[in-house]
Amino acid sequence: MNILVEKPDFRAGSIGKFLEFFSKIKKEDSLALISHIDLDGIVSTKITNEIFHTDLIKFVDYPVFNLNLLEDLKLQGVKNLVITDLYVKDEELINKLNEFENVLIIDHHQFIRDFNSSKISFINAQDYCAAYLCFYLISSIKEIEHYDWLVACASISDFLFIKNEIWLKEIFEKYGDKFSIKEGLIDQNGKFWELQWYLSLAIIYSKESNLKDVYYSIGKDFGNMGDLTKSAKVVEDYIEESLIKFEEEKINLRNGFFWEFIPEFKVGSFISNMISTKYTDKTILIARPSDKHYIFSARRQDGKENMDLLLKSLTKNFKDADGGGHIKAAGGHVSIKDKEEFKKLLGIEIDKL
Ligand SMILES: [Mn+2]
Repeated sequence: MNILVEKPDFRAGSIGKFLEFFSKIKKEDSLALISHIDLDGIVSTKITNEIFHTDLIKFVDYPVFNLNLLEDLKLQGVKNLVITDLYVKDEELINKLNEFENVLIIDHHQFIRDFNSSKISFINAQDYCAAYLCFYLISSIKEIEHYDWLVACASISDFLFIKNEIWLKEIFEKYGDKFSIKEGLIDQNGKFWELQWYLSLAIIYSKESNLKDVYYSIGKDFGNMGDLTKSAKVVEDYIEESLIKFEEEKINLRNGFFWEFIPEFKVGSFISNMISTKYTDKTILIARPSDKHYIFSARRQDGKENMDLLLKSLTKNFKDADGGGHIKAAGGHVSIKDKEEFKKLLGIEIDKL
């Protein structure tokens, strides 16, 4: 029995733009897939690669999704690019993309403008995870029903399960789970909740260079994640300890909390989801330093503060900085040398909230 994949309302591009891209791809031309380091990114890649069959896969975070990355790929002779679950932040990057022969971008973040061109097929719909958009588009070419459970997992981990609720209900039932939302959140006792939880933790456990192991460990049959559960459990314990630390170290702000911590694993944005689920009426800002950047995530579950705008405004006057995302969840970074200045500004901004 086929479960109908409802058509998303596209804000940019269309299924026609996707088919046009696909028809232009020659098998002999090198094609690279670029996606985000999270479950939505990995699932999007699994699905798109059902039709592109490439081993040239890059999982990146925003600081690495830049001109250098694209230039490196060009030097390697890559002619075609498929980018999923990443927003293109500026005109410079758009210009660089236009230097490739064919580019497909499937994304669900806010975007600066519709940059579809003769070379770029840009497809955007919002309030769905990127994996769902990929699933809808690729389904028009190939039977990929075996990955429906992974798309459901990505919808949950990205907090985007309202617009495709009817579809999700059917997928949950198909695998003997029950889809239920309480106060805007998915019931955390079911099979799907547990699956996306362990998959996300396994991604966090992996260093950037090992992400392809995670990618290849995930199988086609329901719940098949190889032996990723082992590494996921290590991170699970670590998160538990960190949440206790948050309560001890959080800095009270008028409208929420700020917390800086140097995690052993990249659990920053993951922990902010858990904390913001606990404090739904608070703006939660969690920051961590890395080699070159000061990286932060912002969450606000009740939607009374726009996280996309907040991080855009906080980062706009810094060089080598970026910020944005969704109303309820956003991320960003400034250069590590601007850390103290950013924190100062954060103090000022937060007082104003
Ligand atoms: Mn996503």
